[in-house]
Amino acid sequence: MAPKSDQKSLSVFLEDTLADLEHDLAKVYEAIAKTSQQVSRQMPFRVGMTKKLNPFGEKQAELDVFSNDAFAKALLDTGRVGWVASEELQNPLGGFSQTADAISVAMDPIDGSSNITTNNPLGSIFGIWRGALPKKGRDLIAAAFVTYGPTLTSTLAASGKVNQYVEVRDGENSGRFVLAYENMKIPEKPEVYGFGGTRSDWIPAVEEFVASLEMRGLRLRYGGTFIGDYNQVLQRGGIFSYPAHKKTPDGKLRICYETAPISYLSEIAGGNSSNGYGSILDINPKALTQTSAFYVGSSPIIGELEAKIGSKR
Ligand code: FDP
Repeated sequence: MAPKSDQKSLSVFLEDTLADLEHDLAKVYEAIAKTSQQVSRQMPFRVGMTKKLNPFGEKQAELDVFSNDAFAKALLDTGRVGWVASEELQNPLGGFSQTADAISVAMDPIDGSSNITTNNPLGSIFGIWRGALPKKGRDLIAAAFVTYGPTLTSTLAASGKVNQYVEVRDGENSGRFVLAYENMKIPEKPEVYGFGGTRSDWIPAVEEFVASLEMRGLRLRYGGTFIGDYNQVLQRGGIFSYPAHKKTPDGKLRICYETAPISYLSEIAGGNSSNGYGSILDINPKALTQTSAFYVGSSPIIGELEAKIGSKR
């Protein structure tokens, strides 16, 4: 579906649903959307690496640091955010007030950093809770993700709906988000799959499951940026995974920064998520850095995956 420039804009959506969304949540979304435009415009100028490491021991790209600082500042400047936790920060930043009902945001400001130099799609991920983190995904009050590809999109899970907006440029530096997909639902019939890591290191249940997907004619779609790959599953149906490996049963992706927000959004879109045994949303993370095996997509296929892993236990 091609978005029309006269479609309802993101700011109109936020105004219309303000009563449901609550004023402070609308401000947080607005800050994310506006900052994603700034990050997107800066991409050609921030392609190098820094000498710094993030809390996971990964070298930070200039874009990781720039986008982390830009999103953190914009979120704190709303005056509505009590904490900003980020994959790129050792400790969360403190905002205006840190009460149990203050908004807390956990973010991956640039998802897929290893794809910066190759100009593959990139993303940003945001989980929004109330109170100090870490917290269960089940406690999320909202989630959002951004894709930086041929177009800039902003996808929100709010008021029981998942809506995707695309930026329409009005001029060199200005642009606005208009509705591209309303009330998105992950198709039940699976079409695509993408599994990260190294096939020979996957646990046997995963390898067998993927072989069965191939036999059924699903098409492999894997670009190496979680959000870019996930967005294909959201639109076409299927499964994305960074699975359990024999030596790393807890996979790679981080619950608070990456998988819980996308699992929350997926469940609103009628899909499901799992660590192989149950929903990602029911994991109670002990630390912001905790990872888990991750499977997300169309509900029936996640059910089949859990049955396969359970039968191999
Ligand atoms: P990256 O390390 O480039 O930031 O979460 C991190 C992530 O990318 C995901 O976006 C991606 O799906 C995964 O890691 C890719 O990991 P592998 O290179 O191990 O497949």
